[in-house]
Amino acid sequence: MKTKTVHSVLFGLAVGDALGVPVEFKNRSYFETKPVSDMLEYGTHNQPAGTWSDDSSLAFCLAESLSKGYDLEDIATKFLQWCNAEIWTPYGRVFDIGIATRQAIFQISKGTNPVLCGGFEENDNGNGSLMRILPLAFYLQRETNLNIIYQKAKEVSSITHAHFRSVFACFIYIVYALEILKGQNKNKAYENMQLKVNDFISENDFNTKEVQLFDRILNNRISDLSSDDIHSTGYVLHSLEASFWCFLNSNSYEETVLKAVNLGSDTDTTAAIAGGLAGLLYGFDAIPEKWINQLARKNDILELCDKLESNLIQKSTLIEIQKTDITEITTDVIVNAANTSLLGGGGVDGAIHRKGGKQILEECIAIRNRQGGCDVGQAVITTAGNLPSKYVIHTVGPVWNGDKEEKKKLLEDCYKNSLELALQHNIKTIAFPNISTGIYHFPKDKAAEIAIKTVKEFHRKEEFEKIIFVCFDDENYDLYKALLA
Ligand code: AR6
Repeated sequence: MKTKTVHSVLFGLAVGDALGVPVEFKNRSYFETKPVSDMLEYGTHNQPAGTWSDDSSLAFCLAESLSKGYDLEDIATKFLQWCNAEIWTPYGRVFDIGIATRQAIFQISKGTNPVLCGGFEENDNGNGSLMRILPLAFYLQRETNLNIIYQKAKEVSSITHAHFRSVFACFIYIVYALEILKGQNKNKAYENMQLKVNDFISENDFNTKEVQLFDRILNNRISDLSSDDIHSTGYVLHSLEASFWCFLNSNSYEETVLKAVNLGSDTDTTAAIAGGLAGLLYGFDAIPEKWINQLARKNDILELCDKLESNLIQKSTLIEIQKTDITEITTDVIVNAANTSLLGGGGVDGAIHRKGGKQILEECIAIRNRQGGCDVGQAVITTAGNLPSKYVIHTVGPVWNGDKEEKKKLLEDCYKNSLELALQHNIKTIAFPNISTGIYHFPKDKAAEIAIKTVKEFHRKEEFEKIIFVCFDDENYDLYKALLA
């Protein structure tokens, strides 16, 4: 991977945005006599030159959140903070916000689950999630499973835009960006994106009418159309088409973003969406320096890029929290909080055996026959039956009966031995439940500290790509969130 890729994308997006801000809403004919060729000032929103809009603000919020790992609630909270002008405004004030985004942020402020905040209706398909989704590509850069890429694009889009059309536009855009991130040229990346997305469509039961709306992108070369056939309004499909059209028909960063602005209408967003891709392809040094220097809060953006780059790209292991049912997780292995009999039980153990099916129990019985169960602090491995992961590691946590060092050491052993066993099976991604904190009554705060410390200090941690702490209840989720902040 090229260095400064995060800088290329975030600055590529923000510079495109800022070029479009002064002329937003002007129709195309305006640009025939007055084409934009440089950063302007004032105009539509009466802002100084270099002012970026909600597109960049929300993309920065997403980037900042992802720099600590993937946490939907945290992303949503950052959107709310932006709307309250607490973070990521260019000059301390929100001067532009989409209707759907405003409504969704109101839901966030009421504590609604983030994936239920965005509008689901057909007329909720403005470009408000597409314009800010690109930083997600960094989080997904090692991901090859399209189901996971789709799922993540869906979740992050749904915070403000939950209709299929918005979600699918984000998905296509991310798949394309991931191809460019791999080093493909823009045309090959486009072909690969088409193949992958069309395969994905054939494997899923999507609404055919909805999918057909993407025909010009997925089954034709959008770049072959004339500019008269390209619309550049705030409708998500138009924005996706227009930004791909500009990107594919240009040969430099500058050409891409100016083409996008001069299409008119939603100038800042078309240029932000196209500009992110152009930054990614042509690199940070290809973005004109004078434009970078004009950007509001340039140094803060640089700092954000450094943070995301060092946390997401240079570090080999991502440690993250997810608030979900561990049986839904698609890591290579999920860990089970089992008992010494290995024959199943309640809590997470019960859920895993129920959903995984009898194959897991049969393998546990075979292990029992061989070695007579599993001691506290030790771990054994089986395949995962009907679960989406490949393996299950069964470890036995200690039962809490007073503050004893021995119990803490045994809980530590559960995490260490599970990680060791995972490495013996060449496992790269692993998800842990909050072992011992249910039926075994280990105090949740103490257990969380031990879990995080043990994983962070594990001597071969870098050999994992991702380690997830799955928190089922709010108390554990809040504890982990605070400890990992
Ligand atoms: N996904 C993720 N976490 C879960 C799930 C789930 N589906 N269900 C519960 N949790 P527990 P322990 C959380 O009781 O304390 C069994 O009977 C739950 O909220 O499952 O180690 C075994 O057979 C809690 O935070 O495990 C043993 O006899 C955490 O998982 C005994 O329970 C652990 O709760 C083990 O007790």
